[in-house]
Amino acid sequence: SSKLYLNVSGRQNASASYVFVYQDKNWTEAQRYCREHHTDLVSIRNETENFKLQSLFSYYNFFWIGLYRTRSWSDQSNSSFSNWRIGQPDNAGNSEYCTAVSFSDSGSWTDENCNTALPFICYSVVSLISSRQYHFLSENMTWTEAQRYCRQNYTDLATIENMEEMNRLINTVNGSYNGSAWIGLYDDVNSSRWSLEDNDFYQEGERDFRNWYHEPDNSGGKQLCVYMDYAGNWFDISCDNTLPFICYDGKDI
Ligand SMILES: [Ca+2]
Ligand SMILES: [Ca+2]
Repeated sequence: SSKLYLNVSGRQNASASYVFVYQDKNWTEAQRYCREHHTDLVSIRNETENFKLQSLFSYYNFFWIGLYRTRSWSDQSNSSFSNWRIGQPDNAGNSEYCTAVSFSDSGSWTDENCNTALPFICYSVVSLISSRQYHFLSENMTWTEAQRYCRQNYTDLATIENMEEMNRLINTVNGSYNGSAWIGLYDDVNSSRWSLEDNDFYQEGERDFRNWYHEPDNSGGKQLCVYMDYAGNWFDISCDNTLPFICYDGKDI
């Protein structure tokens, strides 16, 4: 079996991928396959999604999508968008209850007999936030030592992207520790950046969040590392201080 994965921009906190499956299956088998291996048969809910699919898969002709009985979507999508070919749906022979798309014909839709064997498109949705884990380490280390420890045992020192994650992080720390901990932010006042640089971990704007408290001031030119206090406020201090720290684990993504 061969598959083609293509990433598309997803909803906030989620990433969706379309998966074109080059195996001829009837509609019900295709649905079962998508639900087993991905999320579901693909839905096309608006002009934008139709255009996106067309630009990704325009070189394939004729495949199943998740629409059946002309108005119900396999994944329960609530959409009235349609792109029927002229004269379709016609339920020819009273036996056409499933929908195929032909991108060689302007992406237009036709109703077909569900027992016809065709390739198909699934989609996968992965929630990024829920699969991210923070780990609080109560050992005291310098920022650089903490970074090395996190990179060896997890993914990296913690990146914090929004208040939701911030609160989750504070809840992780509360109960086990009531003080300060290194996070992955470092460098000078105007050039602060995250230890975790891998672009795959970030969506637009996610590395820009900051929660300074009357900081940063890089006092004395020696405060290039950042810790978070028990209330979630951030401060820059010298990297040579030793503090507990928070690692980030993205392995589940
Ligand atoms: Ca038809
Ligand atoms: Ca400072």
